[in-house]
Amino acid sequence: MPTRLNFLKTFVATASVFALTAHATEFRSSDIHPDDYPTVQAVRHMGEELSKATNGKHSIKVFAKSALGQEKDTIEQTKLGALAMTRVNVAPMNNICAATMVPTMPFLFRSTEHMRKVLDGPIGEEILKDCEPQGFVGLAFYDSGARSIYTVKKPIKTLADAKGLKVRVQQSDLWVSLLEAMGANATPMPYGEVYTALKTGLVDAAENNYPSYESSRHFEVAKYYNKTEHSMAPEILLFSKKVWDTLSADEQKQIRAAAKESVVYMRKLWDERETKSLAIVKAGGAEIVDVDKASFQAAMKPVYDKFLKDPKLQDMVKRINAVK
Ligand code: GTR
Repeated sequence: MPTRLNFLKTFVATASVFALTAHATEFRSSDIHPDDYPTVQAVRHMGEELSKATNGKHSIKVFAKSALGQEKDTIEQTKLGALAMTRVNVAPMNNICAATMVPTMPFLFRSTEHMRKVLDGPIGEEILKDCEPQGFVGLAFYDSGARSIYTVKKPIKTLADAKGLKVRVQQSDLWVSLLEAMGANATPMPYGEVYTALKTGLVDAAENNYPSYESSRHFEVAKYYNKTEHSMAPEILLFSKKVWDTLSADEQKQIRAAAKESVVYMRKLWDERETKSLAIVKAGGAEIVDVDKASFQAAMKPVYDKFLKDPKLQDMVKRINAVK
């Protein structure tokens, strides 16, 4: 029999749920990668952490597979505050916040360990901070491995083989110069168009890490994966400054903490995915080609000269080189 007291209890419980959810926010975040990709999984994980830390007040809904647009579009939406978050590569941010050019630089990081150490430390924080005046709160970097050039018709073994090759690059002036310095013709285009461009011969090649080469199925059309490993440009997780400024200091702290926590989670997934993707592409007929990396590296001076004119950025490169 429902008593008056029971009724009252139920009423109070229901009311408190409403009170809790009255100002609950589900932040929308975007990614171009499919559901099972480490970046997507990492932001979902961040959402779970945030939800726990805020007793369900805040959560994150990740829209994967370019559901909300390609990276340049989602960056724009995030700036406007129409989207709370976006996970993109640093490349499409190169023209927007200059410091993101530094970790994009060719042959900068000596190893994954070196890259992680730099990005986890004060230099990483400086780069993230540089995006704030442009309307983005940089929350974290995620791994993106090393990028290499994959070709449709013939393998590349030395710099001379890259001459005249039409290569798709990300939408960044630095990336155009980087491929031009190799003697190639760079064609900037969004990620979502690359498969067709390779298939129709609009480009002869593209470049990416193993997980993207695999998940995009680019390996089906461009079967030579030439290990140039020319850049370790990381991923970056951006929060809209417009939305950020509506949150309390405590909430901002909780979001930052959840983002940092997701980096650890992501790295584990990333390491596993690199191994798995390599096995998939090999089984699918891809040929992994050893390259004379030194010939590529020697050609990169014009890129440094052109994009790192600012002494602050030059100094950052020096400090990165000094990180042991
Ligand atoms: C991937 C990266 C994406 C995007 C893509 C591309 O490795 O995760 O954010 O930058 O490459 O080449 O456009």
